[in-house]
Amino acid sequence: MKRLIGLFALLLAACSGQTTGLTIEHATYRAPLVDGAPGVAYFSITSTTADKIVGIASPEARSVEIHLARTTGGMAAMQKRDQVELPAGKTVTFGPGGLHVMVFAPVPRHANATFPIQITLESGRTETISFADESGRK
Ligand SMILES: [Cu+2]
Repeated sequence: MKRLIGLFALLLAACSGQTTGLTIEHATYRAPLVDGAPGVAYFSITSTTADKIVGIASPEARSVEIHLARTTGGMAAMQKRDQVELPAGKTVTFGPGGLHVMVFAPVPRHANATFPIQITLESGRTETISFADESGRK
């Protein structure tokens, strides 16, 4: 039975030409609160196949980096991550207190404009994610 379900999933994937096997949800962007501070972006990502995020960039910022926030001995710190594993079928969440995307020197933006960030995966897939700007919403 398991084999049948697996085959069905494969057929589904093969039939829908547009699918990349990537699901991106809850993509939100928070602009810097003060000039010179970085913005931050959060999202969750699920890949149907095991993959790895190996690159991240935005045309609307000087640079973007993947960070991991950690508290060790009562001290909060952030570590830059060059790669993030995406286990098959498992959702990886970028959110407060954990993995997040730090946005350095974003270009000035209109209120409620989406913020584009492109990720590159080890498999060669790329995905441009439109982050909804949450800064204006309270
Ligand atoms: Cu950070």
